[in-house]
Amino acid sequence: MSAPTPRIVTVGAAQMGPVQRDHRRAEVVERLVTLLRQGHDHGCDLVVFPELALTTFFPRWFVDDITDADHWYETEMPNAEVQPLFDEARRLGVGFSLGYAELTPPDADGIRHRYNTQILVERDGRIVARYRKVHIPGHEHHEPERPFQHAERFYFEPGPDEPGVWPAFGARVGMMICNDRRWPETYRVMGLQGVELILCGYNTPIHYVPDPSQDILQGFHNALVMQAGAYQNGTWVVGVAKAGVEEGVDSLGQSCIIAPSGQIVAQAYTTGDELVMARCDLDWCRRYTGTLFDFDRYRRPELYGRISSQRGATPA
Ligand code: CDT
Repeated sequence: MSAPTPRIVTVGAAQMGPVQRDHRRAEVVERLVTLLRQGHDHGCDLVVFPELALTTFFPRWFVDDITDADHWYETEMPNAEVQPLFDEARRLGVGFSLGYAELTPPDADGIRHRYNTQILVERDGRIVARYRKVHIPGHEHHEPERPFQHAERFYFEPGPDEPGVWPAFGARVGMMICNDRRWPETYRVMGLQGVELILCGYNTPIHYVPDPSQDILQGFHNALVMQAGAYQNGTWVVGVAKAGVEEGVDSLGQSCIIAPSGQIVAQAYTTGDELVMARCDLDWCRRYTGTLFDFDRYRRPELYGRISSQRGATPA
């Protein structure tokens, strides 16, 4: 009997260097198209771009009236400026995942929502999944004493849906965005949906204003959380940075692709536009989800009630 055909998805982590405030969407999309073409030349099925890939990381500035920031958000996707990326994806037969700021049309109550969003686009150029960041870090009010703001909680409301998993690229694909990667719950919710490949974009300033002792640990913490999440849920994880010095703020690179073993199998070595790639064998997930992390056999959900019923720590 012949061995079953391996299920391989070749994935490119398309790290971006900085996007400055005055960079136009069209210029940025050209950079994304260049990275997509590199992915195609290297046999990628899927190229993953960072969080808020189309603009500078604008939550580093505060505005009194949020509508003054509307120009940082996309009101439809695709739109005319991003369309060339969709067209090239379809032409090349290479899918992609893209993070951007989303401003929705008015809902039934007339409210427009602001989300930190990531989409998954199949090789035919169709959007097949949309995820809205759940763990929104930083602060909601102006903190003028900071060297730069991290006002994500002013600019975005938390996504209303659990981190989802979608069938795409012959795999079960999940998405998370930046700060989501630091929370084990994010991975587990996807692990419980049988995730095989998690895509994550990030913008991580090196300087952590509330506790600068963490600055030199940014790279360590980035790898720590994603390697642990991959291993403990038996899944591939692709972490992709917008890196380098953006508007004076230095941000972490070290984009990487992590196997279900927890091993980093590819990692960026610059802080600029750089594609790293890996052939992700989806059947490798079973080596972990079918053994040590056989959830059905070993988990004790009857003892984990606190995880979903309680928010803050209650000292015992
Ligand atoms: N973009 C994003 O979520 N960045 C956060 C920085 C946290 S500091 C407020 C991160 O977790 O990398």
